[in-house]
Amino acid sequence: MNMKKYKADTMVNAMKKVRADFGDDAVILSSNVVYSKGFLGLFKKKSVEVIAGYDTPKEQVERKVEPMIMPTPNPKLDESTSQLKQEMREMKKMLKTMQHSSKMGRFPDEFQPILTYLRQQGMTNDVINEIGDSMFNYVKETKEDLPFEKQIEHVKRFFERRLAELPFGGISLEKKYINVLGPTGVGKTTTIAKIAARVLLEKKKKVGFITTDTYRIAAIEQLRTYANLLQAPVEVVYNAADFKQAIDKFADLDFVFIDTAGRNYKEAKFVEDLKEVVDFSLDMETFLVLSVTSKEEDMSVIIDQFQAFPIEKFIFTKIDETNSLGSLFNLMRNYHRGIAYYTNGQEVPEDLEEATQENIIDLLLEGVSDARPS
Ligand SMILES: Nc1nc2c(ncn2[C@@H]2O[C@H](COP(=O)(O)OP(=O)(O)O)[C@@H](O)[C@H]2O)c(=O)[nH]1
Ligand SMILES: [Mg+2]
Repeated sequence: MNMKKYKADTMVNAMKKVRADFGDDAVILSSNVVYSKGFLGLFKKKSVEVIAGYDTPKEQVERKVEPMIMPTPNPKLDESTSQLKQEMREMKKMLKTMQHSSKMGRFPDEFQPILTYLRQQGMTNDVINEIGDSMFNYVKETKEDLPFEKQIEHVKRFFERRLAELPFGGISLEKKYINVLGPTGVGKTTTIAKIAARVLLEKKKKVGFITTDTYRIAAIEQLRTYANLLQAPVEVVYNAADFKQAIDKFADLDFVFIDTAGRNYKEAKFVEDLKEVVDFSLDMETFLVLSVTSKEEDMSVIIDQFQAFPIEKFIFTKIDETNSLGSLFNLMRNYHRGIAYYTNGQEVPEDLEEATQENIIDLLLEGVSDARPS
């Protein structure tokens, strides 16, 4: 395998360089976001380092197709009907996967580049087939050509229709309390610092912070550092009484941002404990923060575990660390939730975007022009 290291300002630009050298068959062996020194850990300059490798195209194709392991027949249980039933189920599942993975082949060659791009983004087979069918029917009905540029427009319209019902956009500015939930390390603290800084700087509002993340001193210090830079007060709360006191103390603030811990979210008691401390009946908006660097299945598990809270929308972080964003679309569709913000770096307050249907669709199709057939 040939290997090469690339450095660029964004993941998309790094991927462009990789594609220019290796084409679509390159494998990303590792990717890293590198930061130069900044002021108090803020306003750092970032760049992306990618190590890419290239194998023979045949090996690549094989790697892209989901590996399917044939169940090994067990001679001891050969006659057991339950074993047979199990094998039948596995065979059925395999057949279904095989049908799905070969289905792109039923679409015309002209559609393959865009459909392959969508697959690389992590779109599900169902979505890819729907898009393929929709383009196919369009050509059949209108008898018009659908060149690559028009295919992109067609896919955009498709996403618009699918996302039409979902809410997008940041905090409403109508509710005083803004609460962020999510596992440790996804970027909750950094993200509320970004949102609070925007509200303070752009809307000239008085903001404060409450943190219930009392497990790590470093987590409290991190929030205090951001709060100090914004000259905003912070209250650390350990229980419901502390929370009530903090609320009283912040009576004259416009917005209060509540930072929570996500360390024990897998434990059954987590929901109870958090509901015990934070008064969710207040005039409050709650967001679930997810990092797009997580696997989609893992994000689904996290969402299921946070369903007990009144989640309004998702916040997706670390967009800068991945180049496949299909999971955003899949999760929005599966859980009927829109997106409030997405974040694309560690810089506070810069690396935060309020989500709109349009910019999310643009993100999903960000690298699509690289898939244009030459
Ligand atoms: N690359 C990247 N890193 C981020 C982003 N958001 C947060 N981080 C980093 O992720 C790490 C964990 O963030 P933190 O806010 O402490 O997460 P928390 O545990 O959920 O509160 C920190 O190093 C952040 O700088 C982002 O959008 N992109
Ligand atoms: Mg935190």
